Amino acid sequence: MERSLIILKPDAVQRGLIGPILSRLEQRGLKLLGMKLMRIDDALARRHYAVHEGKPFFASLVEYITSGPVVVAVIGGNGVIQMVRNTVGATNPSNAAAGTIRGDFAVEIGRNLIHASDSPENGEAEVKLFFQTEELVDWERSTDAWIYE
Ligand code: IDP
Ligand code: MG
Repeated sequence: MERSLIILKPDAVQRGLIGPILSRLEQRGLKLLGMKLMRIDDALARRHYAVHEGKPFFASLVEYITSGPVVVAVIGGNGVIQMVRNTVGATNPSNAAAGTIRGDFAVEIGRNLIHASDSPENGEAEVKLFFQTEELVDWERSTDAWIYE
C-alpha cells in the first residue's frame, strides 16, 4: 500500500477551500489515514522542501508554506501517489487541466494550494516527517467493496 502526504497550503486554508479540496479526494474514493491543522515552522519547511534548496524560488516557497496554518493529511492505498498527483494537477496552475484541483481553483505557481508526494519513497519519508505513528488510523472502510472490485 502506498501512502501520499498532502498539504493544503496556507492559501487553501485562508481562502476557505479546505472542504472543496478535500471533497475532490474524498469523492474519488481515496482513503484518509490521518489529518491535522498545524503551522509549519521554518525548520520543517526547509526539511520538507530540501530538494529545492538553492533554487531561485526557495526562500519565497519557505515563506509561503510557513505564512499561515496548513492542513496535512495522509492518503493510503494501491497507486495513490499517481492518482493524487493526477487529481491535484500540474505544478503551475496556469497549465493545469480543468477538472484538477489546481486547474479549477488556482492561477499561479507560487499560490498552487496543495502539495502531494511525488513517489512512494518520498510519500513514506514525508508521512514520517509530519506524523507520529500514533496519529495515524488503521481502519476498515465499509464502502470499500463499492470502490474496489
Ligand atoms: P509540486 O508541488 O507539483 O510537486 P515541485 O516542483 O516539487 O512541484 O515544487 C514545489 C513547490 O514549489 C510548488 O508546488 C510551488 O509551490 C513551488 N514552485 C515550484 N517551482 C516554482 C517556480 O518556478 N516559482 C515559484 N514557485 C515554484
Ligand atoms: Mg514536489
